Amino acid sequence: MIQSSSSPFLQYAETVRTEIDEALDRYTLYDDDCPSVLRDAIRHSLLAAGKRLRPLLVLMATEACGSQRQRAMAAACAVEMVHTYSLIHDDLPSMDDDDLRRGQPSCHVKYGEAIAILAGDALLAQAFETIAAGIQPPEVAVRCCHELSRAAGASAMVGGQVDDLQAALAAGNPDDLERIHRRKTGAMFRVSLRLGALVAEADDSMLAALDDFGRKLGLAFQIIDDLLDVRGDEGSLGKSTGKDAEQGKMTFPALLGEAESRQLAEQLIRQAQEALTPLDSGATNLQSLAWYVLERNH
Ligand code: GRG
Repeated sequence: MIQSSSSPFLQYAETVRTEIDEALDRYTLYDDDCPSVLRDAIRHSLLAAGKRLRPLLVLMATEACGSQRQRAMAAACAVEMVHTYSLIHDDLPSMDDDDLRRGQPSCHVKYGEAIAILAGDALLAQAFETIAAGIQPPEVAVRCCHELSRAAGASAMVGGQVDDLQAALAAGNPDDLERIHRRKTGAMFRVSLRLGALVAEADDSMLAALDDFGRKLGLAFQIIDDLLDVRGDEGSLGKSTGKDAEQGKMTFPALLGEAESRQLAEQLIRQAQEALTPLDSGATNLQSLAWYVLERNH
């Protein structure tokens, strides 16, 4: 049975989200050598109303492994920086060409393409600076940088994006689509959980349980994302809908139909929740977050 989220969980998630937003604000004040237009463009995209799912996963994983979430805040913010860079670049006219993001004009619409590309570049670089300077001990910081760079790189997020850009609906099948999303979306979910566990210096069994949870959650998240593009409300989502069908993209609803896609997402969330069994009651908040991913409307 799928465990649902509860209002104490939502209050807790709101508290943690506020902590994340405050830290992101502090990380992007910059000195006078940062041009003000670059600072404004970065802050426009990074501090906008994102759900902060990935940093929440980092911090909840740290707590699930018995450590204090503040120890992992730099890693949580780094993951959000990489994620926001990917959104800024994904919205560019040469990629998904989206004018709306997080309920406001996309970065290139407000600041122009050149500044948007550079804002993304700066965020990607800053993610690794943030971990290197903010995670202790240094061996754990190195491992976090290593894992995050792999998850964001050519064989994961960027590689998945390339295959997604080239994917043709007519030629595709669910295995191809899963392979794309395992890299494009899933790798960042997985690494978020892994960084949380690494900061807590968790043992291998905890790391493996969180990794398995991340794989299943990431795929379920993408299926729900595809369903929201078909049925979701632009106002709640803060981004355009109907774009996948318009662009003839290979998606789960296009390949499997909406009902089967929903069933698959539910099955994955159930399996994700089961994967947390070794963590026992320490993982209650992650269980609730999984339910939220299934039920979300934005
Ligand atoms: C451009 C290098 C590069 C990579 C892009 C992640 C990605 C790859 C593109 C994002 C575009 C997109 C709509 C992907 C599908 C799922 C996804 C990652 C949605 C956005 O994540 P949310 O819903 O966004 O967590 P918020 O704004 O809440 O953080």
